[in-house]
Amino acid sequence: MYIIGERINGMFNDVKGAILNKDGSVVHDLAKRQVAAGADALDVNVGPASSDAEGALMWLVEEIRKVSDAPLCIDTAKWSVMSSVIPKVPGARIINSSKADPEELEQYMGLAVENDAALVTLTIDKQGVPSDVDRRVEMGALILTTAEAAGLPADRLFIDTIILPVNVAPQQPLSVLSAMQQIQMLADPMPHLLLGLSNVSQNCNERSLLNRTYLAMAIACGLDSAIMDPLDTELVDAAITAEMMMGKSIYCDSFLTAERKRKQLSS
Ligand code: THG
Repeated sequence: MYIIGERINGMFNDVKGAILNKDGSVVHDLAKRQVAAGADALDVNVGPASSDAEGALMWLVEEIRKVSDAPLCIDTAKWSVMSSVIPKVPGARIINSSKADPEELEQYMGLAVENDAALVTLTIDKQGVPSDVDRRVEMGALILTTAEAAGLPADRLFIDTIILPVNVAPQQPLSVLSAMQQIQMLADPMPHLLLGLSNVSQNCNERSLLNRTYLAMAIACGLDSAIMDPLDTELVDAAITAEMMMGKSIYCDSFLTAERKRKQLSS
C-alpha cells in the first residue's frame, strides 16, 4: 500500500494556524510523525483559507524539506499554482491532480513528464463527479490512452475514482469499487489506483470505523494507494491485514509486527 499522509492540509485547524502564524514546528512535527507511522509520501494542501495559495504552498514545502525528503503530493486545483510550484519543489513530487478532460490531461501529463513527476488523475470531468460506474470507467480509459500517448509510465500514474461522503451519496462507495475493478481490466501494466479515503466519512459518525472498513473493501478491489491518515494506527493495521489477505504478504502469528518492522514503522 502506497500511503500518502493527508494531515498537512489547511482544512485542519492546526495547519491553518501554522500557515497564518508561519509556525514551522507544527509542520515539522506532522511531517515526521506521518512518515514514522507509515506514510510513503505527504500530501501538501493549503486549504480553502489562504489568500496567497502559492506562497503558502511553497512555505509548507520548504518547512517539510527541513525534516523530511519524502515524496510530496502537491495538492491544488489551480493550474497557475501547480505549474509554478512543481519545478521549484526539491525531491520527488506527485502532482495532485488533473481532471479527466482531454486538454487538461495533456497539459498536466506534459508537466509530469517534463519534471519527472508522478500524476494523480481524477475520474471527474467538467460535469463533475459521475454518479454511474460506466462514466467513471470511460474516463479511466481516456486517462490510460492519454498517458500512453504522453509517455507517462504506469508507475507514475495514479487513477482516483473519487469517493464522496457515504451520508450524502450512499450508492457511491459501491460504484467506486466496481469502477476500480473494471478499470484494472483495461491496462497492463496497471497504474496505481488511489482514493482520498477520508472523504468517505466526512461529517459522519464513527469516522475511523468507516475509513478502515472501506479501505479493506477497496484493497480487495485493487486499491493500492490512498491519501489517508497514517496517524490512525487501526487504519494502517487494517491496510496491512487486508494486503496480507490479498496474498501480498504471508500470514504468520506476528504479521502486524513483522510488517511494521519491515516498513520500519513505529507501533
Ligand atoms: N482525491 C485526491 N486528493 C484529495 C482528495 C481526494 N485531496 C484532499 C482530500 N480529498 C483528501 N484529504 C483529506 C483531508 C482531510 C479530510 C478529508 C480528506 C477531513 N478533514 C476534516 C473534515 O473535513 O472533517 C477536517 C476537520 C478536522 O478534523 O480538523 O476529513 O479525494 N486526489
